[in-house]
Amino acid sequence: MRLFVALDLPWTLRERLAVLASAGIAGARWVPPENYHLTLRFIGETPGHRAEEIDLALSGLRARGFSLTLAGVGTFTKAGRSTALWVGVERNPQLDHLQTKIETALQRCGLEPERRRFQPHVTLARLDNAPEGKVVSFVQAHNLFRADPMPVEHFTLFSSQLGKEASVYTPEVEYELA
Ligand code: 3AM
Repeated sequence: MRLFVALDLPWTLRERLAVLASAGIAGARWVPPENYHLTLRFIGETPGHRAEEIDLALSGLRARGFSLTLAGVGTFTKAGRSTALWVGVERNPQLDHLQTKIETALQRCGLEPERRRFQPHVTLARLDNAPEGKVVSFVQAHNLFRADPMPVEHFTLFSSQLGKEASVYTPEVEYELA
């Protein structure tokens, strides 16, 4: 199983993001709204027994619910080219705290530490050679995007099946926050 831990998003919010994603950018592979999520930890290919340990570790995690606000748009770049277009998250110590707890729990299960800094985001599109001018205009046009705060009452262990068009993400377990 290919696993990751993420927050899912309420449908009202997905619908708002989908409006952003109606822009025409050549080379953009827009994420379908049912796939929008905020990744807390990518785990990757996992044998069944390890998945059980992960589930156990995540079940034992205690953290409080909170609210978060999606705001702003930005890109990830590689070698000077934009590779992904995303919506950002307003600074949120409770989200950082939850992510740290998940990271600690997973390392206790024997996973290698995640080396990359946590940059909370919701990916709207992956970009294949998209014209940079279009990408810059998109970011400028939507930089003031700000959604209503959303309640975070659980986090989710997802499995992911890579597809030709879009991946299929299945929520496997939801972990309630207090
Ligand atoms: O949350 P986003 O959409 O930015 O790109 C994958 C997706 O990110 C990322 O994990 C999220 C859920 O699939 N991902 C895929 N392979 C990865 C890897 N090898 C990865 N993240 C880190 N390492």
